[in-house]
Amino acid sequence: MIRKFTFGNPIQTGAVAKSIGAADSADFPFEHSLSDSFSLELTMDKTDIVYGLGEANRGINKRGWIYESWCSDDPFHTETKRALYAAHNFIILSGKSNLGIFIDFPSKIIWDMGYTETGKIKIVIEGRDFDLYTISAASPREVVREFRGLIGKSYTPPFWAFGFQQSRWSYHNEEAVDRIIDGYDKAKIPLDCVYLDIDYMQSYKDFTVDGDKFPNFAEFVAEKKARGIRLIPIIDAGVKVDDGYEVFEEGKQNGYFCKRADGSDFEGGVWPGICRFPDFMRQDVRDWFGSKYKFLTDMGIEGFWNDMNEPALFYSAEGISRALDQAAQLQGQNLDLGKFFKLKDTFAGLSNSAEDYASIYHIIDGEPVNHQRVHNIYGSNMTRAAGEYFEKEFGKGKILMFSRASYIGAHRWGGIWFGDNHSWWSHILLCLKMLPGANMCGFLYCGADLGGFNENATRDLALRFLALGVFTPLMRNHSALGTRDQECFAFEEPEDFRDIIQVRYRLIPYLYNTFQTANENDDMIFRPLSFDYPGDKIARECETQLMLGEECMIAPVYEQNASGRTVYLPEDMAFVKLSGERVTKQKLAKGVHYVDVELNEVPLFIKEGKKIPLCKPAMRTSLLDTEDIEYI
Ligand code: MIG
Repeated sequence: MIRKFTFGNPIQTGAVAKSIGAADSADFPFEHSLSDSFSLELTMDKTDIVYGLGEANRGINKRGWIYESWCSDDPFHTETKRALYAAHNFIILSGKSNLGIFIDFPSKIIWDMGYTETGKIKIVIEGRDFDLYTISAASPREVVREFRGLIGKSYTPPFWAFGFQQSRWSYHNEEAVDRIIDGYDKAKIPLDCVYLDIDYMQSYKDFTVDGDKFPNFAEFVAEKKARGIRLIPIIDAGVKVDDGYEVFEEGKQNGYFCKRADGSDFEGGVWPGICRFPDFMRQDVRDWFGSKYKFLTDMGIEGFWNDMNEPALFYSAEGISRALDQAAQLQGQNLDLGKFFKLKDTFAGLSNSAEDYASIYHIIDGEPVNHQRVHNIYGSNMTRAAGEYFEKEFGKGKILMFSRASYIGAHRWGGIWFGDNHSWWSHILLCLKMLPGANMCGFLYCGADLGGFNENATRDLALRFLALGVFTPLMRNHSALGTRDQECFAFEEPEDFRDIIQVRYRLIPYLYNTFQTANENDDMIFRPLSFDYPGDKIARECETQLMLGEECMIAPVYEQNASGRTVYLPEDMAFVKLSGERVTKQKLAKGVHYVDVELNEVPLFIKEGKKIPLCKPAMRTSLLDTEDIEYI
């Protein structure tokens, strides 16, 4: 049962697709208090689990830590972090009863999940205007179904977006892109997409292509498509301030950019240097910005990734001058430690600063609204701008698009990726743990940078990470500027990588179908084991395995130098190892087992009485014969 409680006069976020009447606030079931912010408290039983918060840090069970909903450009996903790129304000408190809570509020929320007081969830909503929904149902999975019914169906990408994708910051020019495709083809490793990071543009200007690097872009795109490869360019939120640059001029002349308090356009520094930021909160601005993608779709582009849309702000001129003033005042002084650290923090704090965010204004329903009040829906509205345009122009499901920042609601317009992780073993598990959370909030098309974004990947890490990525709808290898080559063919014995990627292509009919079925049924592709085996203590506490669809369980190897892993089977299952075209099967009884998994093998566990289809591998999704199926 869903109940909605409305407090004050909420800003419409677009999260909810089905409007329901508000309940009497006298029936509000939680202890609460109201000042400038609204605080509420829930009591947890000792064995209760807290699920949710979508793409968020730490465990599947969110208990015992404090999280913040505040879309953050933070490339260090260490255990200490409270906020990452997304604000997915949905949790389920699950134990004797199952209670979902969705707080539809576009500014900061603090979720203290037993961090301050072990048995208490304390939620602080930094404002007085919001909708809060409660959902009670017989199981957490039912809570999710009801919630998903409320927020509407998820974005579905084109079929080819289930193929393997290769990215890097950056493949600078035609030769670099060709080298990647040739490398994959030569190593006979399947591939469907190659990504273009910021360097394909002229001076990082959105909706431009650098003619020195790509002299005939449309022809190049067509040529790649004839080889079965799609190019996927990046689009950043900030628009470069540059006289004569069409996107800038149009935005400026029509007043489409975010404002300062005095009504002038806000400016902040990102990759292109000083930028202005489209006010995605407005429908006319969304229509305008969305239609700009035409520049690239006209040249044959069918997929995009939207970046830096928290929005990320490296600096503002105002912030720099405040910092320089502070430094100037200290000039010549013998700094004590207090002054030194303050100075250091000032410079370190230039990026994504609260002062800068507080100086931005949007126009909502004709009125100026401070950015801080709507921060968490900025990126989502960029996704919506693009998504609405693509749907209008090409119909549903034709264009691949996913975003870095997101809020619930954006799941109807695009997918997400989990941002700048590291080539760390712990980030294999972090990806696994985010998957059910993202699914709960409607984000079905999602995945992490496989192999890890920051730092250098080792060969074994790349293989193990990819073996998890075989199952994630977005299967993309991506790596940062300055890191060692991370393409599958760049490592010794690329055959092992071929074995892993081929398994993905063999599983595409199954994975695609599982995706569609989950979407139709408002269900999850990936579930914590505790959803399916609530009475089973080991399953309830399992944070390293997931249920996949109705048929399977996945359990990736996530430690270096391990020849396999310990796995828990909550019931009898077939242990299947997939490697290239090879399939080995072994029956395993309910209980704990150590299973051996080679670096070129993908482990999969299939429930008794279930079967899954496998097709033959192919070099491209377009070459898959999805009729020629065998079953395991
Ligand atoms: O400040 O475009 O998360 O995937 O490669 C870094 C360069 C900007 C951040 C994205 C990452 C991308 C990178 N971008």
